[in-house]
Amino acid sequence: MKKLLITGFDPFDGASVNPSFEAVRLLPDVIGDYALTKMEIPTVYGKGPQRVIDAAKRLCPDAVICVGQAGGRDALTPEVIGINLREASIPDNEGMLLSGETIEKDAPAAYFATLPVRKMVAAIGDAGIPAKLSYSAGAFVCNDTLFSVLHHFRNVNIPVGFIHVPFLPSQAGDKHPSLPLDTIVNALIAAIKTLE
Ligand code: PCA
Repeated sequence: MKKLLITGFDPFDGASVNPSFEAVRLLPDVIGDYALTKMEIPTVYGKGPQRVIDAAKRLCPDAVICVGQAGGRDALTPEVIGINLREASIPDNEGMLLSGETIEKDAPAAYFATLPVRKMVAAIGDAGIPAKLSYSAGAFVCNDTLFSVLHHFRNVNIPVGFIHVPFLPSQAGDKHPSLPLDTIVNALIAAIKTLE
């Protein structure tokens, strides 16, 4: 059986819940050919990605998917690219407010995710759940994680990437789009089934 390392984040920016880990924790332990190892990681620059990399060193996974919340989005959004930049208008969970900082000095400006992102969008759509590609994971901790994990695996031939998920109805109020937790879980299952 193959191994999938899948992570979600802890709540950030004063929230009490983060749908990314709430959904990841509800995933079945086996999907298709993959046995899942699930992990909650901190919304902290550097530390979030380091937890993923440390776990990957122990587990030697065949695929890595990090999941994060993108409040305001109305669909599941597999991310196409991670950029070598830390910049956000809110602090991380250790109070770091960063602007214009490079993540890795001797690294390219960006890496493309190696997950089958287009197949994932199609599969989630086939399950009747909204999905589209995203060409920006922002420059906060989700992008930090995507970029750093892609950098770590730059010479390793396994699928690695990131999926952003919308708010839950309880977070969204009337102002923002949202998806129920079980819908997000089913979308992630459809995405994971595209892994070969
Ligand atoms: N979303 C944030 C960080 C943690 C999360 O779930 C982001 O999009 O960067």
